[in-house]
Amino acid sequence: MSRLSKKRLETPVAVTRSSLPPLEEYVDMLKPLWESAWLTNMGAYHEEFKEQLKRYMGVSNLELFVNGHMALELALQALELQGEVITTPFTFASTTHAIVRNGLEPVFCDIRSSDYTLDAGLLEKRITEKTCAIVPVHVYGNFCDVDQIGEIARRHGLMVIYDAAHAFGETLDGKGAGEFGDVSMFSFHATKVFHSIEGGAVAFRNDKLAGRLYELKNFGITGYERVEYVGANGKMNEFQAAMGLCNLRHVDQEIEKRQKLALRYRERLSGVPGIRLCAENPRVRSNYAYMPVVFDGYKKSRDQIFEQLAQYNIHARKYFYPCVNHYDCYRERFDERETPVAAQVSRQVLTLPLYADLEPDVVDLICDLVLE
Ligand code: T4K
Repeated sequence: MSRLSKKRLETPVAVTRSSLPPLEEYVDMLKPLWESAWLTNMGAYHEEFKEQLKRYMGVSNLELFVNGHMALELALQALELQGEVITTPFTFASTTHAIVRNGLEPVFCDIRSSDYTLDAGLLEKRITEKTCAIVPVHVYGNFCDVDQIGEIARRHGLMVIYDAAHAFGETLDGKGAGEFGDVSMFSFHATKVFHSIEGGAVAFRNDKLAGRLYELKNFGITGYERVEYVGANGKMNEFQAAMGLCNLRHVDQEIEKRQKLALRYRERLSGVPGIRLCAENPRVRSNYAYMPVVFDGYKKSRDQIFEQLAQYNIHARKYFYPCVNHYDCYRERFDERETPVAAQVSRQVLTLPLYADLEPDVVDLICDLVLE
């Protein structure tokens, strides 16, 4: 039971709140930028951030981007894919948009009800002679079945590009999230466990991709007087890299704080009939990115709980509702009924507030309201 009385909170509580380093730390980082006046286009902080991230993530190849979406979109372009790409509809708009904006055809595969990642058992049914790649999502930071997906991809000669937007800092059997598949994309958006205001990165296996990714994020320019590719502007600037460098110093404590709060939620909400929490994977070191709760046959519906929390000034989010294959822009092309588990979970799931500085009493209040 929360020590807070059950009345509307004065200050709104959102699903997340950006973590920030002490202001002086960031201001100190800005001084050299004023001296050099070098603000973007792969400056000193950009390079330092890249090197520190490689060490933290345990990967040997990494490229930085202005945001996670451009990272994914340009990574798909760099791989020169053509045809169909199997992916999940239970994700943020970015995953599918990146596929479609590359002229590729998304083919939706349903998800597992245990952790909402792509159901690898259904994957082969979706493979055709046009399939070139699989884009699974480590949704909420839940690891996909990387073993089975990797095995199927190898057998069919397909590329695997993980949308690891939610999985920064996570490991599976001690291996960093960036070490699986051919490519993994990470988001460093302000709403993420670790951020550089906006930002993103691509970790990749094939060394040869490095040059192409670098060129594509810089308009496809390959020399002073040469433009070989139709690239974009996907460059991370120095202010973003400086924020990333500051936040990297604190990210482990951030994750620890989140862990305590997530455990508090789990203690209160697990085992309650009609409430389903994500299955925990003992092989995974989690980053506690999100706190998704599925209301399946509970006395109150997801939407009722969403409204009830809002009355108390607590703003949970329906990540990810609707499913991508039910978006207005895709509805004519796809049928949500082809992915029934995703369709159902998206109508039942609510992501509850979770961020490092969230007060434990607010977690208790949220649980009281859900359970009353
Ligand atoms: N793949 C997946 C699976 C993703 O989830 C995402 C992004 C991507 C790819 C693409 O990565 P990026 O290109 O974004 O790097 C948010 C984020 O904008 C988005 O990054 C994220 N996924 C998605 C799940 O959530 P919104 O529209 O729900 O955010 P918004 O503005 O409503 O913010 C949510 C709450 O966060 C606010 O109520 C308060 C807090 N907040 C927000 C901002 C912007 C802060 O505390 N500080 C802030 O600066 O999309």
